[in-house]
Amino acid sequence: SFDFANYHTLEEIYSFQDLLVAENPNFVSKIVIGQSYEGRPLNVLKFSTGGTNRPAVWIDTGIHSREWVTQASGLWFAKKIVTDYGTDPTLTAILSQLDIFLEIATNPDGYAFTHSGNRMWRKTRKPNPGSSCVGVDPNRNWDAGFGGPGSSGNPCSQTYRGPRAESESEVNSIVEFVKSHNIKAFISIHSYSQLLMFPYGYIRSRIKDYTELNNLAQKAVTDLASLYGTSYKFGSIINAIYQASGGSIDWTYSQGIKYSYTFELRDTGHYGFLLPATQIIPTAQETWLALMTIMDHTLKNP
Ligand code: 0X9
Ligand code: ZN
Repeated sequence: SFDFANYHTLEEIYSFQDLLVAENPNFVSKIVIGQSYEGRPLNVLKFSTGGTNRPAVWIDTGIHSREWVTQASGLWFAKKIVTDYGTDPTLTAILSQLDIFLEIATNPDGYAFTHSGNRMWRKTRKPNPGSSCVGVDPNRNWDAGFGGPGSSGNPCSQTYRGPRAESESEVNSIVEFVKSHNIKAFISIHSYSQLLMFPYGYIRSRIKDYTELNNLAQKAVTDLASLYGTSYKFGSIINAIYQASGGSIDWTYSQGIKYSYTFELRDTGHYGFLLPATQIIPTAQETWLALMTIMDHTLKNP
């Protein structure tokens, strides 16, 4: 059976997704929301117990391809949802009202390249006209403060924003999906730094829901730490990490998705992006507790 305690290739992630759908046809489906620059499918798993266009929670992992513990955790979350539905009362209650959408390989071209070319690849793999440098930072390419501080206009930068907002298919496909669905919570998962953050990243102003999101973040990181004692900081992006313009959750928040959060998973820099595989399952387990806290709050505050 599938080995959640190791890292996997993109092909293995795609096979896992198809098997999960085949084994749970009344609960799990696969939606292809678009194609990557290199033509790979952008797959989203939908976990749903019925209804049509139900309010939903979105979770993405791997938008930065080198952040391998995030895709590995996404695989574990998918299995956890299938295993716990019908036995865990909190998850069962969540899924009685809400759908869950999970995009595990959000930047598949980048992820394939971390296996074939450069383990530290972060960006997309679209060539930049007039430059020998490849790729756009898919977390600077959203239409929220696009082009502002904390993003670069240089195609050779790791934070190159791209020629225009949503120039990347990997971003635009999510934008179109979000606009045509009823998303109540949008959670984007990165590594590393052990942070739970909410908008804004592009300006210093406090969001109008600051108190609610700050309190919920505090509860979520307390629940996360209850398992292995892993310590997370929390706050707005600009305060907790640095100014970043054109990020995903600033855009989703601007679309009225109140529960817009982004995680930076383990660790705090000792291994960084090269987190040993022995830490995948503990990382996924503790993160799941925080995700459940956010999803349960979303359920109870419609
Ligand atoms: O720089 C980033 O995109 C994120 N850090 S990472 O090391 N994973 O690259 C933090 C960005 C904060 N999130 C948003 N601006 N949405
Ligand atoms: Zn990242």
